[in-house]
Amino acid sequence: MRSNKLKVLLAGAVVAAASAVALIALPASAETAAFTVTNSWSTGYEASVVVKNDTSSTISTWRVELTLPAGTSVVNAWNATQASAGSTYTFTPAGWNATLGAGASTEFGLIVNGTGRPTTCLVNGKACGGGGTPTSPVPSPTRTITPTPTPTTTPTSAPAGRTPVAINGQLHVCGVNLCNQYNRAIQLRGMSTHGLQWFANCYNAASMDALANDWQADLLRIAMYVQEGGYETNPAGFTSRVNTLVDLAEARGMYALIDFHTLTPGDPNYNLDRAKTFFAAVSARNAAKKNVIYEIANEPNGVSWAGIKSYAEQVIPVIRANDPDAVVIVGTRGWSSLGVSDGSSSAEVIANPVRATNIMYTFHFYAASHKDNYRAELERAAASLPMFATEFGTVSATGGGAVDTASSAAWLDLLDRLKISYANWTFSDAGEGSAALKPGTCASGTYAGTGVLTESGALLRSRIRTPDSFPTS
Ligand code: IDC
Repeated sequence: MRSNKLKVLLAGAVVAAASAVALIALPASAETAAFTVTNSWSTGYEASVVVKNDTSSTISTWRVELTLPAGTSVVNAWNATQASAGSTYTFTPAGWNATLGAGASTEFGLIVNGTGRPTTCLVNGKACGGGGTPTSPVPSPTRTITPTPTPTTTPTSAPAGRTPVAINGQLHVCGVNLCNQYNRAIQLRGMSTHGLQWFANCYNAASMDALANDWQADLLRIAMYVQEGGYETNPAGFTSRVNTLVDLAEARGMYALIDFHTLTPGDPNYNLDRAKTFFAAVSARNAAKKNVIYEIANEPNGVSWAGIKSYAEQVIPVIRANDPDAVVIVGTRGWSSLGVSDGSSSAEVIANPVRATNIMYTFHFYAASHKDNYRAELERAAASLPMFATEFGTVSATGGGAVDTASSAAWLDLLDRLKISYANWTFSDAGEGSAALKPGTCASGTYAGTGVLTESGALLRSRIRTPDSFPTS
């Protein structure tokens, strides 16, 4: 039915366009594109472009071309397909927003690295203002801060029913807990990817099906390394990979934890500008989704709590400008050990918390390396700080070695008792003890069941598969 209707509309548009050309002299173009800067920071900005069909008939597609000055480039776009040639960036429909009825409009967004505004804007080959010369400069932006988030339409939508996201909806922090739409404390249990730059072949529809259905996981942590061949080498490519994984998780009703995986160097401020660019892009693109949680710095190390707090207080507003209700998780000192691995403790965080609401703090552990004193510190901290174990291993902190079964059980029991959400390192087939899948699994393409699991994978699958107890009222 839907496609028949569309065909009729398109046929009508062709007839109308043909008769218009034959009978009356319309202006050369009556589509317009309004370019507006919606958020900006020292090294870049976010913009919105509203494409409007000001003709009296339906148009079946559109094309916007922006030319940027030297030193300025587009990092990422959403709700449009982006291509570039030299300094000119071309945006065409994302797929679902090609057809515009008479008077209708669609909006797409982009993140720009550099501060230069477009020198030329064309829509369907003509000036964006409508009817003018093809080289008119873009008018100055009319606003500089985001008034409302860009609503994001994506082709995937969460299935109805009893998935974790369907039951719990948009999460928020209440007291020291992560809470669901009924304002009740919940615990999410899931897995972390390995570095996307190394294990791209492990994350696809089949592996996500196994995680959601066979493992019954609530959560996918998307570990996007910034260095070591990660984000810094290809910001647009990694941003897009993260977004694809958010969609794969959403389509299966799982939460997606977007991890800006800083590790070396350990001071997150080294990546402050990259973090702002990245989080502006992913928060704008995913603002309307209920399944996204943001983890802004994996493991700060060699940096004071004051330094981490300052970073957090600069990155959180970038996210909140687009996605005001999302939970944000802040890394802690000493590889997210709450300072313990640096000889400090959670006291420094409790005395000087990040000035933001709806946030949690990160705690990481590796069961064979971190034992009773770390468990005691987590329990102490969790009495006054909302904590999230965004990464842990059953093995040593190198990511390798043998599974420490007793310590892993003690940790998981503690997390369950305190309702602390967790993601295990890693849902990958890396040749190291922390990997859940046997080497070669990802190349084989079959992920479900126990035959593909390592000792660590079998342990985690058996814990994660036990029924969730999400309150529904
Ligand atoms: C490790 C990986 C290993 C990789 C290394 C590179 O397991 O394959 O070579 O990173 O940096 C962390 C980090 C996480 C580490 C993990 C194990 O967040 O990136 O992964 N770990 O060492 N903190 C404590 C341990």
